Amino acid sequence: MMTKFIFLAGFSLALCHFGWSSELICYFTNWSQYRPGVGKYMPENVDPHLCTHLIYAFSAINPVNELITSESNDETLYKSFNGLKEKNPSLKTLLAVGGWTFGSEQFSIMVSSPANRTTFIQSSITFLRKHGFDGLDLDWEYPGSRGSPPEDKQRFTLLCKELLEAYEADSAATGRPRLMLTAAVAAFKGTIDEAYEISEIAKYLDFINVMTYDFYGSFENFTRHNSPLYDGSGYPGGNIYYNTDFAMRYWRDQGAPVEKLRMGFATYGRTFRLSSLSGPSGVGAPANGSGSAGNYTREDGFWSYYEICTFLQGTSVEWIEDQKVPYATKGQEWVGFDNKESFEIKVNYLKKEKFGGAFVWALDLDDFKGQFCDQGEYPLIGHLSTLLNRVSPPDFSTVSPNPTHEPGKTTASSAGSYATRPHVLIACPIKCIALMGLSSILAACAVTGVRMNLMLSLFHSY
Ligand SMILES: *[C@@H]1O[C@H](CO)[C@@H](O)[C@H](O)[C@H]1NC(C)=O
Ligand SMILES: *[C@@H]1O[C@H](CO)[C@@H](O)[C@H](O)[C@H]1NC(C)=O
Ligand SMILES: *[C@@H]1O[C@H](CO)[C@@H](O)[C@H](O)[C@H]1NC(C)=O
Ligand SMILES: *[C@@H]1O[C@H](CO)[C@@H](O)[C@H](O)[C@H]1NC(C)=O
Ligand SMILES: CC(=O)N[C@H]1CO[C@H](CO)[C@@H](O)[C@@H]1O
Repeated sequence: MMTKFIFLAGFSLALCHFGWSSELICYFTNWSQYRPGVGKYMPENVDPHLCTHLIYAFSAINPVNELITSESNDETLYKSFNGLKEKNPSLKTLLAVGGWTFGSEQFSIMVSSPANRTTFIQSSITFLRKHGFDGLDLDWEYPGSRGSPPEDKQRFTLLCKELLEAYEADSAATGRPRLMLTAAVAAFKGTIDEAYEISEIAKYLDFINVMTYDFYGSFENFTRHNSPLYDGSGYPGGNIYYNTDFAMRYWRDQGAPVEKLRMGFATYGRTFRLSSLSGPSGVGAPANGSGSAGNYTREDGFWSYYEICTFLQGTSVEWIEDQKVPYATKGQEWVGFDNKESFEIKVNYLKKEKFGGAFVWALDLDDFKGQFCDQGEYPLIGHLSTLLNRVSPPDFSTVSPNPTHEPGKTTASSAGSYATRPHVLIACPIKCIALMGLSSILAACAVTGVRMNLMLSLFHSY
């Protein structure tokens, strides 16, 4: 009986693990340190248990093709950023290179010859090792566009291939874990077609962050949501390709394995100015320009989630039913954003489609200190972490007969290590399995969204 029970317990946990989207990758931005007052965001503000991977944005490439810092104090920030791993040893950190502002030019020069690529690749190994990063995130926006010639599509593939080979060689030579290689990629169909040999690059990348946001912005003549889950092409100004669902399926159908795809979540909204105070105010309403700049982010057409919380005082949250995302309007200002509800629907979608995890842009745009939204610290990213089932699994070393599984609160700390130790059960002494009790297994499975009926029917067949 005991053996059968252990088998069942193991099998149940394996089932739990099957639907488990544990990875949550969070971006840190080098410019959030310059925001005024409580908007200022430093590596010290990062909760080291919130995410499985942190990515520092951005580093740059110098005129002689080497990976370099982009801010004078980056090296100091790298130190505290990578120091977060002392508080959570299973946390991984990556350095992103490029970004929208950096553009395409220096990438094009760098990939243009084998020698130039080698210079970059070798410099990246030295640089990442020196500063204690676990990998590189390629944020070229984009191969084959914004001044980059069409042949950069193939050259980007070569870059990925040669980077991986060099990282493997470095690992073999030094005995250290291989550096990770990832990329943040376009979600617009046209740009994707110009930029990537999808099934090729997918072989070389550890994971692929599909930037499923910024589909629309205040340059449009109609209000639009920047990160809708589903098509809204029926509204004025819509495009059938500009939604998360299309982009994720397109990447998958062109040959990227689902487990490598990470879906993008935004902790910000994009604003518009309605053309008239008394006219339509829903999605697709005539608009002309952006709302006022945020007091902290100070960027046109863009508000952090915490700035949106302030805006929401005195108005109500509206819902775009077919696109599954909220918006709000006050006076002539209009903002489309994400909240806990839209994150929940998006995570359910991500799990149903079996995508391997989520990433979030960006840490500093959530209400990280809990000072604006009255929802605690990191309300959106914390909720995302919980939704992704990064719920504390039973702690096998100190297991008690009545383990508590409190989803929201303690989520991150042990979940982080669980993510990198999926086979923890094997190491578990028999008596601790017994202690866990079937009820806690069922509870753990219930929150991971595993089909209970399947498990119960298995149980009955015993
Ligand atoms: C390689 O890099 C150098 C230095 O940036 C640049 O001058 C050159 O145009 C690049 N491309 C080739 C094919 O050498
Ligand atoms: C918005 O309208 C103006 C004037 O009609 C037009 O020139 C512009 O291209 C439109 N913008 C978009 C994004 O459609
Ligand atoms: C949009 O706003 C600009 C500047 O405020 C103004 O010049 C222009 O006429 C407006 N266009 C429309 C279509 O309302
Ligand atoms: C910006 O600050 C002003 C003055 O404190 C305030 O009235 C306004 O609501 C703030 N705007 C936003 C978007 O937070
Ligand atoms: C303040 C700021 O934006 N710093 C840098 C962050 O990284 C980008 C991309 O490399 C640089 O262009 C910025 O100067």
